[in-house]
Amino acid sequence: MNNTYLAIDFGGGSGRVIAGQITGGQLHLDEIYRFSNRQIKMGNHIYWDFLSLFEEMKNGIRLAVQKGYHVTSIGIDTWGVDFGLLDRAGNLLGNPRCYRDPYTEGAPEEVFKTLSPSEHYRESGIQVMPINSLFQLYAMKKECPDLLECADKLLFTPDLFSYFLTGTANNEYCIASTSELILAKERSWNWELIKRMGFPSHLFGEIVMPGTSRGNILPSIAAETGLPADTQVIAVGSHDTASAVFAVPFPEGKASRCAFLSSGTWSLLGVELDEPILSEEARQAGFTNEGCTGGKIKFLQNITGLWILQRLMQQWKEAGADTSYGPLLQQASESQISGMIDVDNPVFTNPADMEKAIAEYCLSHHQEVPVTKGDYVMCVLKSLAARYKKGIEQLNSLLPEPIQQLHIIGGGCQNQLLNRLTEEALGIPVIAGPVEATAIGNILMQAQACGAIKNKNEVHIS
Ligand code: LFR
Repeated sequence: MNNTYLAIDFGGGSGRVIAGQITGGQLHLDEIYRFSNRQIKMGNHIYWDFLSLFEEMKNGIRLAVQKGYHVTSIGIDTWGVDFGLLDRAGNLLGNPRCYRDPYTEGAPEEVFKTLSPSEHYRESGIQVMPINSLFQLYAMKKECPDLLECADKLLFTPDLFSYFLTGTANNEYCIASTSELILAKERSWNWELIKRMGFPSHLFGEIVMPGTSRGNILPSIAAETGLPADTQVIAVGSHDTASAVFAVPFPEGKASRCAFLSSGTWSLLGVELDEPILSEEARQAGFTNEGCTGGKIKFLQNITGLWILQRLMQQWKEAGADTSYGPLLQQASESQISGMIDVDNPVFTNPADMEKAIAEYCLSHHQEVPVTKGDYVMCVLKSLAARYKKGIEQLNSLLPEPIQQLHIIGGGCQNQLLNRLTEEALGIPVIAGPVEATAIGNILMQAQACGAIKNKNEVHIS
């Protein structure tokens, strides 16, 4: 089975190895392996288990080889902002921290004591979130300056996996943009800010664009996995959202009038643009300008997405209730609940009891309090749809032309009730799919880089 592209997609809860092939203009996907990803709390910190993730990735690759796939290339995408540090000999310094580590609490407030938020936004175009690498590095420098002093290179999570596969250490543009340390217009490191923060400048390496080869796999990886020695690792849109947006079937020439909603734990709502929007209005409305494939910009809002529903379901499951999606959504569609919540309110970030957090919010905001499970689900879905409406209105006020249609991609687009509520709230057509947008975008970029396709639009995705 020739010309296979392997997408390795790491999410906050699981990682996957997916094989992709393009035959007769049609893309075929095969999910080879899925493994869990956990956040590990140790001492006062929360880490990713990088070593086990690396091992699981190799297990998945090995299974693909055993299944008979002849792998041409590999592309890796992950969540944003997190990174690992290498020492001068190329060894990993400690386990990479997880962005939910509380060490960045209060860091933005401290940094913005001496930095103007508006000026900073005009340069970086990134929505300030404590989880961003800028604040992680600030907190790390404060807590253990020695670590930064002895580090030679900073590699974002997909860069780090690629490094241990190839020995090439560089920083892919899309993932680097989530650091808040990139100049949005120039697509290069913000050296002035890096210096001002006191971060060693040698940590930040060459920025490579999606589609760049990171070289062949190391002989030791070929021996361990059975991969051909000339298997390349391609830098794809290595921020998962960038790969997902690459898979959106925007009608040709109309991308700026079509919004996307990458729907999963987070809801990422925005448009793909050629250049960033760095105005004060964009900053105030909470928009971020992250890097996209082709050096483009994804101008979007990070909205608390299906996280609230995922937590509710987990809680009900732990209490022994039946949490099959179908019946729950059926009950929700029959609910007449009028109560709504502000999904982005910090009370929903990580409450011990999500049901209680929703009930308390409704009570204190004079909203009808949900009673049944169906009411709770409907309350969350209606609130998400209302939040998307607000986001589209804010986009319309910043763009030259109003949004004409919304593409919902990712796992969340399977929620037909939410799609319907969103369409009703927005009053524009909603197009659902692809579900596997991230893996598809990852594979299409590899196929393009390897010269198998000229343009992603040639490929039919069923
Ligand atoms: C989605 C995502 C978002 C980012 C969040 C944390 O998986 O990549 O784009 O804001 O994870 O990094």
